[in-house]
Amino acid sequence: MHKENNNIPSIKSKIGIVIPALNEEKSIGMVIDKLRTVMKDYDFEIVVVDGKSNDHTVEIARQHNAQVIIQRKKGYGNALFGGYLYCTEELDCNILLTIDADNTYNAEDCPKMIDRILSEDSDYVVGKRLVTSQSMSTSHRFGNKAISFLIRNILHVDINDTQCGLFAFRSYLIENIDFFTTSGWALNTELLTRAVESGMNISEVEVNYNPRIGETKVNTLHAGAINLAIILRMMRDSEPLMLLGIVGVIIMLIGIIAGAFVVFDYIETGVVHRTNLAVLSAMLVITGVQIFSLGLVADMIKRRQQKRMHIPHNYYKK
Ligand SMILES: Nc1nc2c(ncn2[C@@H]2O[C@H](COP(=O)(O)OP(=O)(O)O)[C@@H](O)[C@H]2O)c(=O)[nH]1
Ligand SMILES: [Mg+2]
Repeated sequence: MHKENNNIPSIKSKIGIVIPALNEEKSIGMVIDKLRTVMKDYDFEIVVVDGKSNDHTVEIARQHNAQVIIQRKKGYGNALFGGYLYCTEELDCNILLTIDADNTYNAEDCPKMIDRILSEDSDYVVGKRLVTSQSMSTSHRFGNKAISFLIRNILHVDINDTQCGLFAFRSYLIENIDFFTTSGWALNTELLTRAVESGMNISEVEVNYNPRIGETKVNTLHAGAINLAIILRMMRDSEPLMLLGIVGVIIMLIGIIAGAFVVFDYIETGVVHRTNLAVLSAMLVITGVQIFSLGLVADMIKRRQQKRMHIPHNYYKK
């Protein structure tokens, strides 16, 4: 049961709404205005992070009274991180919400995400997009599902749509992070990973997803490849025994099968005919055992780190 819109504690909560925008002049004004209307009962700042647009995105955002910062480097992830730093360091925000500038998300869905955090139900809230065939292509939908499936199972987190661009979290998550390893599309994945690692309560709320206004900036294949690389790294970091264990056992089995030929031959004839195969078999078994052992050690290190990472950040003044 999630509490919504009640039990809001008196703790000061200032919300930084971060909107990454790259050439979104057709929609940015509308997105800002809608947010201002639905968020009128909250203390919030709207920060548009511009990726050096060559249309009128910046002027329109300023006309609609949003704060505008220009990102130094390239990429969606870089834009978000810049926006989060600005909101926490300059504007004193302690809750951060991210939403696209292209009007795909409904501003009306934002308060229910924020209320989840204010009511102390969650520290990190991700949207679960109600997608239609008009709002997302079949290939994009399939890719999203596959990536979310992998991430859900590796992180053991009950989130169905890990790539949703509408999400909110308590800002201490990024205050403890000096840098991100991703600057592009996989930042959502990395943020979620860090949220899990730092013991945040994570939940999802259903959100609407409309066809976007203007051109998409995402290259599905590129974004998918970056996400897969991140997922492999996550497996190495969070499930080393599974990744290295499986690889080690497979190599060991191949070595044992190769060795069996040599042994049976020896039993039958009393002579080792295939010395090459015998050497190869021994090498494969040794390599397999080593990789498996590496997995065991990595698993031990991971468990020790997890114990140390219990940061006492979950405080509320009630
Ligand atoms: N500042 C900045 N914003 C970006 C960049 N790339 C994409 N965006 C914005 O990030 C949001 C998500 O991009 P979008 O093209 O809608 O991707 P999609 O929602 O996955 O189709 C939009 O508001 C874009 O304008 C970038 O490099 N810098
Ligand atoms: Mg979009």
